[in-house]
Amino acid sequence: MITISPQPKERAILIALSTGDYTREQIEEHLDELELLTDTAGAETIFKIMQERYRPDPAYYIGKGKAEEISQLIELNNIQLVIFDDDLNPTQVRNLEKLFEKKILDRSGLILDIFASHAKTREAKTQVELAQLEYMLPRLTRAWTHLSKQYGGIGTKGPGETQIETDRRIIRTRISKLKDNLHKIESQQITKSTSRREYLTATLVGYTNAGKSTLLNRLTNSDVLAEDKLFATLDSTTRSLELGKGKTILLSDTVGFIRKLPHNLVASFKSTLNVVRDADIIIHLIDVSHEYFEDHIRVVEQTLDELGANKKHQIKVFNKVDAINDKSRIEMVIHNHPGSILISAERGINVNNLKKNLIDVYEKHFVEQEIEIPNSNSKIIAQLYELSDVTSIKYLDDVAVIKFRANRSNQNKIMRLINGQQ
Ligand SMILES: Nc1nc2c(ncn2[C@@H]2O[C@H](COP(=O)(O)OP(=O)(O)OP(=O)(O)O)[C@@H](O)[C@H]2O)c(=O)[nH]1
Ligand SMILES: [Mg+2]
Repeated sequence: MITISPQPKERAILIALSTGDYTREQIEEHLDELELLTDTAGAETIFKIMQERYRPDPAYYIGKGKAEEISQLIELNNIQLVIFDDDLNPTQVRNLEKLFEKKILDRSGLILDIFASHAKTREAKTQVELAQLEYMLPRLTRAWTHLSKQYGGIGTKGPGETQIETDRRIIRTRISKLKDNLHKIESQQITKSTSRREYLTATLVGYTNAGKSTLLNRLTNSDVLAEDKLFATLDSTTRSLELGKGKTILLSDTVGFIRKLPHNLVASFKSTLNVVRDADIIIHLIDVSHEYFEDHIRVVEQTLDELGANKKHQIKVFNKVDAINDKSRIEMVIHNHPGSILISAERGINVNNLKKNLIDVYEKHFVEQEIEIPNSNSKIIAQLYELSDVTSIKYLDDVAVIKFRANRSNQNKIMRLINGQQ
């Protein structure tokens, strides 16, 4: 009998620099998050190292002495991968590769790797490949390509193997082809989203693993993949959410955010993130059971800023209340974030309150109006039902007095219909 043993995981050392911008505890937390990312990418963290330095070393990022120390650790512990929490420049990568003779990755490279292995739709795959190539282009040094070819595993997925021998010119051609494809995908989506303008739209945003997909499933009885994994979702899914009495909004779930999300990744995911830009309401979901949830809020706010979506109507929803034992944390949230809602998407706790809140926003957004229509004009009355939320209808002798609620564009449409036909 032949037993197939699983491929052993690559063994990694994680390194972060403390330059005084963050406290030691915060950097430890960044390293913990990097460990989670490493695990998601399929490697095992053996050591986490933090060095205090006034600023990064231009040649090695960490100090030369520290680098030599790490070199020994690598040798003694059979390490295959060295991952840095910040982005390195091409010179630093080259020097470190020469010294360690191992594969060097930074946080951006690692995130891109995870995105590459999770991408399922044609759109997500195109977006990730574009981001990877743009990331790779300035790093396409001889040492880098040589080493990437030699070692398998993480850090070499996606376009790595196939494009590695090609020169920059070919990569640039590929980049512009991918951009073209994305433009096409985007224009298809614009057509789709114009028809969606008839509805009020809400998009779930939040740090990765906050529970966005779980909440979408809970609210709309869907079965979008939700799991305890970073970046489980890489595309956007839209479902209709019935709020009762004919009130329907379109709710979307999309890719999660994380600190130091590579800029070219955000840019490449433009078409996926259009659901954020186009939304009437942003539902910002926060995992309140996470120790550093306030940091997560800041990261999400910054990313919304970057996307130009920071001025939208935002509802802060604190998720995973079921996982908090410390009551004072809940009190602190209520105090620091007035108007926010605490829920458990998984257990369904307080989700109705969120729905009530959405109904309120819906009612504010959709203006109520009263009109009179001749009783004989049943066609217009039928169209009114289609385009709006009819709240009351009274039949008098010749006319029907109708109160309805609609968004502005549908209201204009209705008025045009009435004026055209009366
Ligand atoms: N305890 C607890 N866990 C939850 C709750 N909501 C979601 N989770 C868990 O959190 C994990 C992440 O949930 P997802 O819904 O995949 O999170 P997401 O925000 O869509 O994550 P990405 O798509 O990876 O960015 C899963 O293991 C869920 O079961 C909750 O209310 N309480
Ligand atoms: Mg998700």
